[in-house]
Amino acid sequence: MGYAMKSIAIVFIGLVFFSCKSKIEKVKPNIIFIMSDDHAYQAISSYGSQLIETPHIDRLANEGILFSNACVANSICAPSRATILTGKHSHINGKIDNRFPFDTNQITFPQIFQDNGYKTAMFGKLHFGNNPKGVDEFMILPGQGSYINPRFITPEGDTVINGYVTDVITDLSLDYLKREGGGDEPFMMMYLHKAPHRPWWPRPDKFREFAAKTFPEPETLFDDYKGRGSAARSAEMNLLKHMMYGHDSKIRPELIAEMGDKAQPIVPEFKNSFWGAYNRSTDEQKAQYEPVLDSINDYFAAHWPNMTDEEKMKWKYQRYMQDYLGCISSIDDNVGRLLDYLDESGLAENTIVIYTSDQGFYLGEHGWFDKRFIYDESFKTPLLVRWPGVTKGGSVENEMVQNLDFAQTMLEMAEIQAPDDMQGESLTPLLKGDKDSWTREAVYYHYYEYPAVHMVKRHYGIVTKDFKLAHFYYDVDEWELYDRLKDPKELNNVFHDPDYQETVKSLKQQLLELRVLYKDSPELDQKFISKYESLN
Ligand code: SGN
Ligand code: CA
Repeated sequence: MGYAMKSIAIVFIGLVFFSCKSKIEKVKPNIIFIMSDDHAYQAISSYGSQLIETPHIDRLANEGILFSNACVANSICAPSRATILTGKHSHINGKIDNRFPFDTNQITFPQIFQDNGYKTAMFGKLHFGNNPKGVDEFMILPGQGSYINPRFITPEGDTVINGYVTDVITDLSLDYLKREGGGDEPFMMMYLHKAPHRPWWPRPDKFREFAAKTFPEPETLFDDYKGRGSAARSAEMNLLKHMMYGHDSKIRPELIAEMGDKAQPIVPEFKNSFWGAYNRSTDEQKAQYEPVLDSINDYFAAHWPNMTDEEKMKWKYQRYMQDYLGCISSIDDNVGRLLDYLDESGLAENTIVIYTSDQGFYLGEHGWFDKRFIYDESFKTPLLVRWPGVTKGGSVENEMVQNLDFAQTMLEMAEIQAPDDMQGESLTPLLKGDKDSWTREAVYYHYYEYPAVHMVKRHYGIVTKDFKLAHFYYDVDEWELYDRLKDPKELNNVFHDPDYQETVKSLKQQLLELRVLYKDSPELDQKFISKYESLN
């Protein structure tokens, strides 16, 4: 063979090799991890919502799988995110509450994706106080971020983007997909909504639309907490007593002043920060909100002096749902925009889409808003997964799965070895419809942030499909047991009921074993208490 022929042959072999290699890489699926902040499963129609239709999120259920028993390991924002990123419980990754800083020496799953040839990106809310590792590009909100004209932290410095936060985070994510989605390497993108976090500010058009709606009340709106322990009675998340007329229900400062003591609760920090998000609006944006704000305030001004506590509770519930669900509606529209783009671009075929929330939320059940408790509304979280060609559309799975499992699941989907010290289990057998290899019977839960906003006491517990056993500690020593099948609303603590003593004994033993398995202990509880107290 002459020199020229030899060169051609080498180039040809090289090309064949290169295209095979890129084919191998191409086979790896792209992953889009969508997470909202405080999205209750009760506000997703595929979960049977009585409150709202979410047709776009529902597509993921129809074309994938819905987990009806997905839960978190610690029902609060930053700890949930730390568990998701590290695949470890709070007491191991160290991010036990919103106050402690995240230890950036922890290995997070995006770093592992990045090390294994994936392009990685993160857009939206992280809430760590430090920047993410393992992402090629990011634009994240500082702390909780703002609904209107949000500021973003980027590797190149801060920038403000005008618009409504849910739309803006979607624009950033779509822009990334357009730039990076078509290349040879697969991508893993985290698309993280700020909504529907308190204080709830919908986009002006949704504000108008939802303020005109009336929603069905939950059966337990007027819960008196009899039959529960002292933690439920002392928590500060009751709509009547703790939801604020200004900050939450959007009553103007002048009217609050007129109400005087009757506008309780008002905490000093909120007296000066009415409608923080709204104050970021331009005059043009304000003009869109004003007519609705006027009609809310006019109605309340005319009625409040004669309203009973029961009527105030009902009014606050409606105001809450109008704003919360208005925020959800924008999330659903934007998930729709993203799914449409995946279809149009052809990316849908090889892209896994996951939808979840950092925890559940109370939508008036037990008279509450917020989260934190091991009780179902805050313990459970939505989880929908569309894995093209693998997961059968319309599947529903009721096994106990947890946010602890997400990192290992995504790594296994991408055929990347997960580190041995991650504490979850890959959900891929369930996603493939292979239930036989799934053996988990119980999950472990531990909440720490107390004393703090909403005053939910420290507790840990075990949850099986049938029962929930929790130990509240620190300033109390109380146990609660709920029969999940007979008492799904968790109204009766049967811990002291003679009929349940065998169950108590066996669950206490299983809880002890779980504490050992996950390396939690009374010594660690004490260590975190000391650390927490030293911060105050
Ligand atoms: C803020 C909220 C609380 C909420 C925490 C934690 N108040 O303090 O209601 O429980 O965040 O939420 S508000 O000023 O935003 O109205 S978390 O999702 O970040 O854990
Ligand atoms: Ca949250």
